[in-house]
Amino acid sequence: MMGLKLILGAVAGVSLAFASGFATGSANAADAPMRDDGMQAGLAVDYYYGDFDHVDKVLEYASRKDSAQGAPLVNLDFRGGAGKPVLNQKHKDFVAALITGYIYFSAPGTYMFKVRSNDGVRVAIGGLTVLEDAKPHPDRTSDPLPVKVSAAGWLPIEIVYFERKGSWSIELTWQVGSDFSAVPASHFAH
Ligand SMILES: [Ca+2]
Repeated sequence: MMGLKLILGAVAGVSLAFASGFATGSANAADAPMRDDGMQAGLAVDYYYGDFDHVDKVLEYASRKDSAQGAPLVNLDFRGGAGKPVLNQKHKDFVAALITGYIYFSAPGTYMFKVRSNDGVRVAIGGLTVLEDAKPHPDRTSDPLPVKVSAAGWLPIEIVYFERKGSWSIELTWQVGSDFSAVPASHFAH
């Protein structure tokens, strides 16, 4: 993809919350947001093929190479294990993906996310980096990541991801009640 869709800089309306006492966040999986005109379901995905060892190298590569566009991903709830094609394309190893679109927040508040990944990943919401685990690693899940949202609505989400070898995973979960569960497909658009 020569025209990168990644958004640079912060977008008003989101901040990362580092203080304790998250009183207001409440993800609600039962919400059924309406997508704005022109939005389609799922997240857009552009694939690149190579032996990447850092998310920055994926972006550098993507800035000068064409992508293979995949079908939209309904959400991010993947534990591929070993020997299985990565996401919704045919290769099992040495795959990178730029995943872009929007995520819906039904109300202002501080939302708690976790990201599980293998290998490298960077997640930005509203133009702010929420998590970076940039280099190859086994399956692991981030600490809870507070994201403070100032207004209800759709915010941009951008994920840089790569799978090098062996097993792979990528999950984006948020806290609903006391549990973390995959952000539902109804809350993504592109
Ligand atoms: Ca791997």
